[in-house]
Amino acid sequence: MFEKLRYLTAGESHGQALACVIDGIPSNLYLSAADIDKELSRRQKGYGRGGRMKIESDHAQILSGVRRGKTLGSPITLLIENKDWDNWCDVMSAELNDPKLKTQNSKLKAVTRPRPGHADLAGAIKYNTNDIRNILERSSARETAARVAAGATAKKFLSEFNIHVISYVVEIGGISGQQSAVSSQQNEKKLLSLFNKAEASPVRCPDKDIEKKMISKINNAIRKGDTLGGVFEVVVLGIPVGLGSYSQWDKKLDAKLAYALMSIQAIKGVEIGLGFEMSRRSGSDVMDEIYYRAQKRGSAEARKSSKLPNFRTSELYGFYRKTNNAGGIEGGMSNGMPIIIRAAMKPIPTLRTPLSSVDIISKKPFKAAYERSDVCAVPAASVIGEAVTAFAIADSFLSKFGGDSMEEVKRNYEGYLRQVRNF
Ligand code: EPS
Repeated sequence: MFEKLRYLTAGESHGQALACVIDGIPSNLYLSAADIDKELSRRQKGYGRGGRMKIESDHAQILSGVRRGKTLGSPITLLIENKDWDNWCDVMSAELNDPKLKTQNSKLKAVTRPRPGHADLAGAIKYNTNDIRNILERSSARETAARVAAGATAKKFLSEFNIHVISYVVEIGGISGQQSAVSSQQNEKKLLSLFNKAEASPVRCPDKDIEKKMISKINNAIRKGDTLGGVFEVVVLGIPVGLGSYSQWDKKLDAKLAYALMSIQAIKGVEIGLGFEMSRRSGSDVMDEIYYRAQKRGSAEARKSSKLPNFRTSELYGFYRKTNNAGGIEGGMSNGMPIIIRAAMKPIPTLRTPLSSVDIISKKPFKAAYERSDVCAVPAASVIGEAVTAFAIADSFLSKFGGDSMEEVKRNYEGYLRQVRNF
């Protein structure tokens, strides 16, 4: 499914650090720890986060693959230390019975109460352990810091081609109303403005009135000891026509994006463009009709005179659409319009309201309730959505224009754009 670019993450939530190895980024891309830290800090924000975010201030150390500010074309290793490790180094030690440890192995207190909605019970049975800590440490969404770090490298790569991945929150706990990028009046300028407003919002919602209602809903959940989910929208601007393919199931761009988004902790649904709504309407109502304009507005001259980057690459070749219900993907390929993806996050399963569960040792029922937890992490999930989307797009881009160095990829891309312009 991912052909040219891959990454693996490692690390436990309260372990020493998170790590990420990224393979396939070409040589000669400028990349700094600051590029990655900027994204890490965006992920840490958001109204409704719990106490842990006050402890962490994520920073990526680049351990390999970059020299003097430029990638080498070799695997990039990133390390993000967990500040909370100081409070957990005893419990999470890798040593069996180090005399320096405060709690000897035999005295460690096991977690035996599975939280409904978490990986706890299925994980304990599958990995054959009586201590659910062995499961919850890795299934925790702390891992998404490493994914955002991987996504930051993909974003840096894409920015060299004027491709940008943005996102905002459209729904929290049933409070909706934020306009989607699918609505026909949303051009690139408006989308960028939505994004800039979202960046300044504690819930990443561009609309101030809806933001207020979302915050009050979160406050209500905090009071009640409950949690909330929501929906965020990711938009890719500046995408060329022809990424992905209809020719094989695992090359379809929409399939790749859905895979990437669904792999984020707590995501339960993904839509492209109008998504499920399309199934409720008739064909004549949803297809994005095709028009042609001889004047090539995407020409170098037009680009120079415009203050905005040339996002609407579909105009490079004269063909254009007035609507984008398809969300920029037809037949598993990008069609040059912005790509629009929405993902639904379930409410966080760790909550203060007691829920029925059963102890895995005594097999006795108990009421699960926890002290420290996020109440709403949808704004953070939105940033994580950008990261995994950027990675999937970068992989498709490299599959089509692949090369070992940035210079080679750029030559290949420019050659293709010439072909498209002359179509
Ligand atoms: C998480 C539980 C909380 C969250 C954590 C995800 O951590 P803790 O158990 O330490 O309070 O804060 O998210 C992060 C640490 C993060 O960086 O996003 C969970 O169980 O998934």
